[in-house]
Formats: sequence, structure tokens, C-alpha cells
Amino acid sequence: MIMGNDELVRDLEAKAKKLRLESLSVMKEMGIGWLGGSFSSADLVTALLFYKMRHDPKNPQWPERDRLITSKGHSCEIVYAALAEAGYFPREELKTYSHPGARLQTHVNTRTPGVDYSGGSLGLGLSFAVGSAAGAYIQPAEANLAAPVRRHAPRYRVYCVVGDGECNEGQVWEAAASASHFRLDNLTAIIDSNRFQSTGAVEKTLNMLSLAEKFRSFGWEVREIDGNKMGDVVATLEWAANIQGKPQAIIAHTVKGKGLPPYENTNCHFIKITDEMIKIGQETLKN
Ligand SMILES: Cc1ncc(C[n+]2csc(CCOP(=O)(O)OP(=O)(O)O)c2C)c(N)n1
Repeated sequence: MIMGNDELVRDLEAKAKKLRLESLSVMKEMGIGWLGGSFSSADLVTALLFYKMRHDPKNPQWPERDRLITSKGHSCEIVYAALAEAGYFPREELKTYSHPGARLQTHVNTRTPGVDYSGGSLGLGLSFAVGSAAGAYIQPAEANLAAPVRRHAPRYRVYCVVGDGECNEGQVWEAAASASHFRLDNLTAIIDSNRFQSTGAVEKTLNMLSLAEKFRSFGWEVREIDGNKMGDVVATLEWAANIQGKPQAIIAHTVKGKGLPPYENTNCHFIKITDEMIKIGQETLKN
């Protein structure tokens, strides 16, 4: 579809609202949900799956698909709403969220069509993304990790959504070092910097100071954006895809609970979902 930029952004904004509302009813299924982190990352997930990524819901295992690695794997409800909207599985299946044996578990899991990474334990997804991005430089027939990997254009791009609290984990920084060492320019890390983690403010729990400066010092190209402003998200994903020779980090400053005003900028991490919240959502998120 060819669209003007304004039209595209409006379209994606409307989609992000719809997906927030839908993910709220996904959470209602369990009675409790990862509201804050799902809603803060909603615009990022929407722009990735409905604008930037090359993927095919009819063929989830297409080897050349771009990968979405949700390292902050608890923020799964928004991912499920987006995957259903894209056509990976019937929307009806959203109602099975968190049920025993269901494909939609309370952290992203590869048994869900369209999910390439199983989350739960924080700090690991960027390492997984590094391996996946390196793999994109290897043709399947010569998959030998001991060999240098730069003889081909990458077969796909990898997008990894990481929490700012998650960046407390040391393994994130081992992954950051190796991504630039291996010049993985097909890897974009998007830090959902909503300033909270489960137990409180990130700054008070373990202050990492400037994530932008940290990623830069690890050899990444870095941009800081308003991660709830669709125009900025779209433009920055374009910027990232054009960088050569270095991985890119997008520090997306977001609002925890964005879209549900009484909860915005609070640590609405894993909270009970009430009928009242659905009512507010239906008001504030209608298109
Ligand atoms: C290794 C590990 N430690 C602790 C937890 C428990 N935990 C679940 S979510 C969360 C907070 C994560 O904060 P952040 O990455 O900022 O996510 P967001 O605020 O975007 O939801 C924590 C500590 C975990 N899942 N894994």
C-alpha cells in the first residue's frame, strides 16, 4: 500500500489504540495483566509489525522473515493482540490467554505463531538477538559459526525490545559488546525506557545513568526518541535500517501505562484489570 507519511502515521496510531484496547481484554481473561509494559511498548510493536518488518503471517517460519525478539517477555499481551491482528492466529484465540495448555502463555513463547523467542527470565533476549542477527549473515548451507560471517548481505533484520529495568542485567552488556564486535548492522535494539520496573523507579533501583551513552560507548549507533510518538518511531526505524557496519540502539522514552490516563506514569506493572479500566479504555482508546 502506498501512503503519504501523515496518512501512514495516522493509520498506525489508530492501530496502536485498537491494539491497546484489545490487549486490555486479553489481560481481562487472566484478571490481571502486564498493563504498564504492554501499553508503553504498544507504539513500538505496532510500527514494527505493521510498518517496518518483513514478515508473512501465512508463513510464520519463512526463513527470511525479520525477527521480533521481545526480550522483556512479560509484555506479551500487546504482542498477542498485534499478532492476531496481523493474522498469525484467529482473534478468538486471544480468549485462551493464560489458560492451561494454551499457546498464549503469560510470557512470550515460541509455541505462539509469530513469536521467535521465549521470554520470562530477563536479560537474555539481546544475546539471542545477536545470535539470530549473526545467523542472517550465514547462508543455511554453510552454517558454520566458526567461519567469518560477512560474505553476504543479511537475509533478514532482527529487532529486540528490551526494558530499561532489564538493562540492569549484566548479560545485556555482554550482548551489546558482541553485537558491535561482529558489526551486526542488521540488529536494532529498542529500549522501552518507561522509567519503571516491577519494584519501583529504575533510577532508584539501580541507576544506569545514560543508556544512550552506554550503548554509544559499546560501539552502537544511537538515537533517543519519544517512543509513544508514532512519527518519531517510524522515522527512526527507517534511520536504523540504513546504518551500515554497526548495530543500532533506539532509546525510546515511553510512558508506562500509556493510553490509560489514570495509570500513565505510575508503576502499573502487573495489576488487576477491572471493568472500570475496560470502560476507561473504551473511552480513551476509541478511534
Ligand atoms: C532475571 C529476572 N529477574 C527478575 C525478573 C522479575 N521481573 C519481571 S518484570 C520485571 C521488571 C522489568 O522492568 P523493565 O525491564 O523496565 O520492564 P517494563 O517496566 O517495561 O515492564 C522484573 C524485575 C525476571 N523476570 N527475570
